[in-house]
Amino acid sequence: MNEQTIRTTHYRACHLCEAICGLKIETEGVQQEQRIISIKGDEHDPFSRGHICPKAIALQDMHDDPDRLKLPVKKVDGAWQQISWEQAFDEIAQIVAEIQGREGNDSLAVYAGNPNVHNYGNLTHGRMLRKALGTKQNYSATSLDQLPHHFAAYFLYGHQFLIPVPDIDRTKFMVIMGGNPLASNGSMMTVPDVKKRLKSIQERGGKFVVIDPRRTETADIADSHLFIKPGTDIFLLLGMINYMFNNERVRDGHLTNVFDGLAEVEQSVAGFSLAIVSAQTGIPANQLIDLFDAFCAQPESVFYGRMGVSVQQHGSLCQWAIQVINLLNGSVDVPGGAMVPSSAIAYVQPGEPGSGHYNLFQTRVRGLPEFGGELPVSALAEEMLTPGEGQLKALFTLAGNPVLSSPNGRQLDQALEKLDLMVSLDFYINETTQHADYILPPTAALEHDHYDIAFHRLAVRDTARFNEPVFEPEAGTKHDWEILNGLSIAIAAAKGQSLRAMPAPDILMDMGLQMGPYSKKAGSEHALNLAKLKANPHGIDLGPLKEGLLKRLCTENKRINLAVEILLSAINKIALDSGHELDFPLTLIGRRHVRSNNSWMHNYHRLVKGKPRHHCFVHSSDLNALNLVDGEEVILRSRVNEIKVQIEMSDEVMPGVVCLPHGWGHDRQGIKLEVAERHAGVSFNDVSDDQACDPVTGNAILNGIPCGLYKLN
Ligand SMILES: Nc1nc2c(c(=O)[nH]1)N[C@H]1C(S)=C(S)[C@@H](COP(=O)(O)OP(=O)(O)OC[C@H]3O[C@@H](n4cnc5c(=O)[nH]c(N)nc54)[C@H](O)[C@@H]3O)O[C@H]1N2
Ligand SMILES: Nc1nc2c(c(=O)[nH]1)N[C@H]1C(S)=C(S)[C@@H](COP(=O)(O)OP(=O)(O)OC[C@H]3O[C@@H](n4cnc5c(=O)[nH]c(N)nc54)[C@H](O)[C@@H]3O)O[C@H]1N2
Ligand code: SF4
Ligand SMILES: [Mo]
Repeated sequence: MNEQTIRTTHYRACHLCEAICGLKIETEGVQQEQRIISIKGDEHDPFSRGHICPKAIALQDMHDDPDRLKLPVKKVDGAWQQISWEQAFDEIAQIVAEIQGREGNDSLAVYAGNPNVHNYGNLTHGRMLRKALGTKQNYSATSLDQLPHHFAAYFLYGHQFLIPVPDIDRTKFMVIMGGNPLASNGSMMTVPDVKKRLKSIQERGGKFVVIDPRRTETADIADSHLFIKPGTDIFLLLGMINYMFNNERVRDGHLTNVFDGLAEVEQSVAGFSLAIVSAQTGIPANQLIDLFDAFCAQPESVFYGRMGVSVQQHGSLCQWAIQVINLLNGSVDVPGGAMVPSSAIAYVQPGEPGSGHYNLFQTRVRGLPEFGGELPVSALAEEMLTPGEGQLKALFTLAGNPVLSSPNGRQLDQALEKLDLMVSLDFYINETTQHADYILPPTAALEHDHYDIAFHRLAVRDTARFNEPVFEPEAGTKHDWEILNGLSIAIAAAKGQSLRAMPAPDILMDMGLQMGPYSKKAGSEHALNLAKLKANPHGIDLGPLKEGLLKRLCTENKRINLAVEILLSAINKIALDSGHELDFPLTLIGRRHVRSNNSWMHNYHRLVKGKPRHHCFVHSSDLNALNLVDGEEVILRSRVNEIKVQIEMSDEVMPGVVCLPHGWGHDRQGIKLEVAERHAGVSFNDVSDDQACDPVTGNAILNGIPCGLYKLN
């Protein structure tokens, strides 16, 4: 057998979405000549059990993508020049020191995008850069996403990461509100093979219900689906709490005697009668009662809400109300209900730093609150564009594409052009990074090792898995964590400080494992450490979710105060929906597809081939009323902007609702994404509104946007 025909089997996690499926990757050849022959699901992975989706196959496209950068580039007179790492680090450090020296540390912001949580070296080493920069201006995709979950967990359980997830493998009744796991493969609930897991609920005699303005792929296999008017979920949730109080459905459970504030909550929801809920949501009262009764029939029920209820007007209230419903039904910390995973790397210790805080400082222009040290992304552009003391002059983006992913992206697009310095850690010249002065590209996924720090913490079963890289990194390239180390040390030095390099992430992870709940030290039979995980590349099963929230509660008095003051006062401000402005009679919601991932996987031909997936769904009755035809190109207009969309008649959506995926809109000058440009689509966030956000947290509103459709002139 010569070197070309040497075949190797690699076991490796897919890090592209939260489902963390195990993969079996076959390669041929050795070292730099190695190439992928096949990517399949790993049947021996105890968690994902062989599940895989089409995105994993595109890891091959990512690896081979000719547009992917491998070495640093600098923009000189509008053109990109390759430079050395040393030059990049030195120059950036000098400019940062100069800007921060002149304008203060807070004149520079950091935006961290979604792939940071999927790449453990970014999680461990991101803090190096924050330390070197010393800015309070930290932004991330969290405030386009799951911020309300952290907010609710912080106020109820005392820690932003103490988040119960559905015990989907044992539940008897599950409500999925504003989530479409059949497309997204689950979120804030790491659940590989979700379709089979949902079907198993039905096979063991249980049921699951979907509440969504669109009859989604998940709704299609549910026991029932309730259409709900976008943005009205809070009525259903508060109405359900009211119903539980009024109809003796509040169950005594093992947590009941640590509850505080029951009476205040009861009083706050008293006005949410079935009649009001039904009128606001569009769901008939008898269907609401059936839902509430079926849920409350047993403690092994779980209410779960995701993007459709997190990233909308009342996101924080919704996520709090969902916790309250689970708590009042006695479902929290109970098998079959909602339970907090026990990840192998110790985390969530009472009193530990990072447990969370709220509103300690605010954004300069609009006064939006920080949460856990981060400010809402909806404010990022105005902080750059509004002159005055404290105006942002520089930005670092780490694995993020906020021009496509944050509200009013066109405004941000313009704001980025005006910065004195922009640096991006990213391997693409895309809609955001094209504005950078320096792009520092990391190695691709299969070139570095991997442990899923973030998603084992949200997983519906306790497992642990470490994987070696599939490919050796190309000569001269760096991993994200190495870039973060080098850049941070250079910046600190330029500012006259000294910073020591952090050890490689696998070393940190090994330490974490050896202090965790499955370590020898903790007396666990699993005696986990890095060596043990290396010897078990399919992953190690650590059993179903475990009870024990009482011991893990991080609130100071070890109790759960349901009556979160700021939220109760927000309830008083909920306005009844009195219809939209005349110009914007329709409501825009988002959509995900299993062959697409946020904004950055449209350059992979294995994913974008076939029929376009970025059309705008419109109900037939709206098409008729507006005198439009299926397939027509029309203007979609909102308060901030207008875009041209191609409409697709679809009775999956409710009348009055239009539906468009985000992350598209790649036909811009300056980007270098050959395949994506040919499948451009339009960007949803050109019409979402940066000025409208969740009043409690400042989280973005990316679902339920008032809009209108107009004929092209
Ligand atoms: N309208 C609307 N907008 C949305 C949403 C929605 O539902 N509707 N969803 C929101 C949500 S939930 C999220 S999480 C955000 C995502 O928003 P972002 O995180 O801002 O955007 P992504 O599309 O994930 O872009 C990721 C970037 O990271 C780069 N990248 C990928 N892997 C790596 C890596 O390993 N290292 C480095 N350094 N770079 C990498 C990619 O090239 C890409 O530029 O979008 C939000 N925006
Ligand atoms: N294939 C794929 N998988 C992904 C991603 C991806 O882009 N593509 N992104 C990943 C990321 S970053 C995240 S955060 C997760 C998100 O995971 P999910 O939340 O499961 O994904 P979405 O498809 O955004 O689901 C939101 C659902 O809410 C509905 N909805 C919209 N407005 C409302 C409303 O007002 N009320 C109710 N009840 N429902 C509403 C929408 O119709 C949609 O079905 O997915 C992750 N997985
Ligand atoms: S569902 Fe698909 S993208 Fe997500 S981890 Fe599994 S294979 Fe990867
Ligand atoms: Mo997300």
